[in-house]
Amino acid sequence: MIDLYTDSSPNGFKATIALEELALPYRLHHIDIDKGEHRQPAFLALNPYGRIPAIVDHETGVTLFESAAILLYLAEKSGQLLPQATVARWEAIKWLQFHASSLGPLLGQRVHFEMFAATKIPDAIERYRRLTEDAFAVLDGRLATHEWLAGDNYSIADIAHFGWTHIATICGFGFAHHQHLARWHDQVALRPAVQRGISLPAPATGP
Ligand SMILES: N[C@@H](CCC(=O)N[C@@H](CS)C(=O)NCC(=O)O)C(=O)O
Repeated sequence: MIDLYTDSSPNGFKATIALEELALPYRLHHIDIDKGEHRQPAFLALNPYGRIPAIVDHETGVTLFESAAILLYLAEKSGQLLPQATVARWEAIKWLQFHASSLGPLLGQRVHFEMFAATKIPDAIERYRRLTEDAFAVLDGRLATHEWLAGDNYSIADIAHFGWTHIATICGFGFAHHQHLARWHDQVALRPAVQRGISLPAPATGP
């Protein structure tokens, strides 16, 4: 049995979507960020950095934080959502890493500076808008010639990106100039497991 500690957020949705896709048995623990539960000692024992999601797999004794590591772990445990063939497998890992080190953090900054920052800083707003639009263009190029990020098969690379593109659409960023990214986003959104995943522990609300 896996314990998942999470909240309704882009990084949290990656874990709930993957667990729903894989139909692995898990217990959901809502860590309410608004109430500061991610800063309490019980959660800091799982992730000293105080960020959701985190998992504990009692079957293997593995405790993990960082959503990309969790996705890789679940894919390896189940033998699904990560292609076996060498080229496709490394495509999936490459795009997963692109998400973890580029699109995810950049969208996090864009959401902050555009939607939440108490002081509006035009330079920061412009910088993160440009950097995320550049990343959208890269994804659009990939998806112009491939159905999924890893190639022919839906994988953890798609789940990772969708966690954040879902929030981007809620924030009104949209993909009007990126038709292939928009096609992919709609296709992922139609998956029943994705619909369940983005409603756990509750659907995200706009800023
Ligand atoms: N790189 C981490 C980022 C995790 C993260 O920033 N989670 C956010 C929610 S999406 C969080 O816990 N925020 C609480 C805070 O910043 O205090 C991952 O991919 O898991």
